[in-house]
Amino acid sequence: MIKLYGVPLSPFARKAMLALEHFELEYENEPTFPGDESPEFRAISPLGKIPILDHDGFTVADTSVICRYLDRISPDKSIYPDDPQEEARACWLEEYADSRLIENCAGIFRERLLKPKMMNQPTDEAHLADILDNTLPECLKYLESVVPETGYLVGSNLSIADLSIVTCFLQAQYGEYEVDGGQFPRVRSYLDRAFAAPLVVTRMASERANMPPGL
Ligand SMILES: N[C@@H](CCC(=O)N[C@@H](CS)C(=O)NCC(=O)O)C(=O)O
Repeated sequence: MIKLYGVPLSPFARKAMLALEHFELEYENEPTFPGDESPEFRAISPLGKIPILDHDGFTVADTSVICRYLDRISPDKSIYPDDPQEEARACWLEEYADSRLIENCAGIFRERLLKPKMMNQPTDEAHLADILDNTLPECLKYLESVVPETGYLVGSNLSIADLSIVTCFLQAQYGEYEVDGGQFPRVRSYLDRAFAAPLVVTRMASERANMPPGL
């Protein structure tokens, strides 16, 4: 049995869920918030982060490791390109998404949704403006230079790059953020394609159906 510890509104949990669903692996979600202090969770999450994968009692942390593991146990629909350079590009885009892009996309989510609607905290307007005016456009400028006009991000199949990048923009979408197609036409058209894919439509429908109260 496969169990994923995490909450669907966490972008990293979403990335792992998209991978599980891509591989058509049945799993249970064990709702667990970041920083959960229970000894059971801390024993399987040394950094206290979500998500954690449990496969028949074998546990592993970190979505890059989780996705690689899932790929190894379901080799038929690999999300790692065969070509070494394509694989390196896909893994680089994963790293870029997991570090720089998510900071920005999760920042929008936190400032526009999480803080005012769930945490009873005021939005840090200066931080939000810096993301919207400076740091996110910088990311988009870079992405515009690497996103192809058609198809997937790397090679001819869905890859870890797509799961990672799409995950970030879905997080920003919750904060009512849309990439401007006039400024960043390739990224916009890529996201339109990606958001229409059944894998993503189904994941988002499930997230929206299970939104915490107040959101
Ligand atoms: N590199 C990790 C990042 C996971 C991560 O940062 N998860 C967030 C929730 S989206 C978390 O648990 N944050 C709590 C913390 O950093 O202490 C991965 O890919 O799984």
